[in-house]
Amino acid sequence: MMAVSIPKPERKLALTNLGIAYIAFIIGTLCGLLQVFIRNDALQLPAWLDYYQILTAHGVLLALIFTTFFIFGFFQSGMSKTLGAFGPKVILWNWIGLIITTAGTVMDTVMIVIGEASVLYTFYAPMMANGFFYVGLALFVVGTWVQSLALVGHYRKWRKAHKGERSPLFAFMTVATIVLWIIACLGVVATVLFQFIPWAFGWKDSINVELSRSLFWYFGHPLVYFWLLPAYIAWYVIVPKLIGGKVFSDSLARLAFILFILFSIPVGFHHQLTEPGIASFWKFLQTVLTFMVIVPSLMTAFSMFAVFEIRGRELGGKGLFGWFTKLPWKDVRFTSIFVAMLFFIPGGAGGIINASFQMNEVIHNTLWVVGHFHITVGTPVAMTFFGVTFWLVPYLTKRVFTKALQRLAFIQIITWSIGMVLMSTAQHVLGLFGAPRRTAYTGYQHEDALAWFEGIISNHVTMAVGGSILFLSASLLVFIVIQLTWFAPEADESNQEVFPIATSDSTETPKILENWKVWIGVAFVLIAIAYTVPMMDMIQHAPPGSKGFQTW
Ligand code: HAS
Ligand code: CU
Repeated sequence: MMAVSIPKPERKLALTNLGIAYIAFIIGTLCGLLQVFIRNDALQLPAWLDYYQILTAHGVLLALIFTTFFIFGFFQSGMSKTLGAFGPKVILWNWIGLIITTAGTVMDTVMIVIGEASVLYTFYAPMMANGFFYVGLALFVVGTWVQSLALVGHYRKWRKAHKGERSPLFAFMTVATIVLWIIACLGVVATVLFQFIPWAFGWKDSINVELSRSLFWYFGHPLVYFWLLPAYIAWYVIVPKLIGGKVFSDSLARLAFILFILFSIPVGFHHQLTEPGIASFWKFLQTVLTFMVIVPSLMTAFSMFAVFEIRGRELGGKGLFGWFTKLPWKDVRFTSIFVAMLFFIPGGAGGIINASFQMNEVIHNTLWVVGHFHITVGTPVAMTFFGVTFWLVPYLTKRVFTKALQRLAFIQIITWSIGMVLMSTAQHVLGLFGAPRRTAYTGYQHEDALAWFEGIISNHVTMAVGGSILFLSASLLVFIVIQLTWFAPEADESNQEVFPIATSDSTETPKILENWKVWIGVAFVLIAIAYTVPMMDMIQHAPPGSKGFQTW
């Protein structure tokens, strides 16, 4: 098969995004390593470094910077692959966006490093960082919007030239993710521009805390789907190709993404169930909507099982589970993503527990939540990105993912899995016993500690062992990425890596699914129902605003 390679301008663009992603990744995981040791009292930080500073760096570098840059690199490559080469304008605007995003990233990193912004990645008021931290955040978001709009422009041009046709599934899903991202960002942009910046620069002397948190979580929940949906794109569009199958159902896949646009935004209160200032009715309503947003994930699980079973049976798998053994387990590009999916079963189940109004009382603000997000964004999403990296980087650099590197990749995903099982299980269990999150306080394993904090699993040592294995795994991954970028043998026609895209039969797919105006409209109606009254309440009946505090 002749490999059609991606044009040079897109290659450079995507590789720059991926490069910044992996720089953030290695520094971010190092910060994670330091944290588990501090919580064990095994490490004293030098005076110029602080626990909360490292925790902020860890969250921002991994959850925001690694993910976002990776996602755009992936989108740019996939949009060029499925819709054709970018025109000069699309390239230019992508670069402008990338530069703005990077400027924001640099500004925020500097603020965190000089100790002016140890406010964690949720930057809750009334903790107050240096004003430039918020300016950096705003730039970061604006930069992603510019890259997003450049990609949407490319998509619109394609649609004009292909009147009446359904767009390729990859492109549809990219646009859906971008729509979700832009609507979600409105909340964070509003609070940063109108609340945090005037307050942090001293133009206003107080802030409405409850409103700022609510605007943050209006953004913060769909943010997790901004990480998840690109992983789902890989599950729906790339995994079937890797195993030699087809997309199970084009319309199911598109419907799932539309449901994410509708239901992922009006649910932010499930992060604020313990906060006063929001009437129970609105918390309840948003809890119900949260249960709606579980549906597209269940549809995804169903559809993945179907793809695996159909393909396994085609390959001769017999009986109830014979198909399972027929899947290409030796292909690390597939196995990595399969393991990622497995982690999402307990990850998603934990999410359902969190969202259950009463059970949230037990786990809120405990290490349980930290356990939860390490088996949602930290493995299902991150490991899918690793799996994509294994072919995307060599595809872009025209190098070979050699047998030796494939073996290393297996070691990498196995160690990541072991580290994550140990660390996240310990975090879940410790959380149930009441160990708090977001704190350097580590009195639990001392003389006066209760015995249950010294179990084999419910132990901060288990957490640290897991964390250390994870850091080794992260270093191995970065080693593989460096090899694939600069040192692996150059590919020729015969072994050039391809961008795997499964066939998806869209002839039966209802056209309405691609009518963006309708879905964006419905999304705003739901947002208005869920948020208008409680937010008006927060504004009209606000207690006196708060001054800023530097707690670190
Ligand atoms: Fe969450 C807190 C509820 C999903 C990330 N979440 C967090 C935080 C983060 C996060 C970062 O309701 C902490 C924020 C902070 O700093 O305070 N979460 C949910 C719910 C879901 C959910 C209902 N979360 C995610 C995803 C994340 C993520 C995805 C990142 C990517 N979460 C909460 C709540 C809180 C919360 C509360 C606040 C807690 C508190 O009090 O602070 C749902 O979307 C989950 C639905 C998923 C499923 C799983 C489907 C399974 C699939 C895999 C199939 C496997 C296959 C392979 C096919 C129902 C698709 C199997 C093959 C075999 C052969 C077995
Ligand atoms: Cu959420």
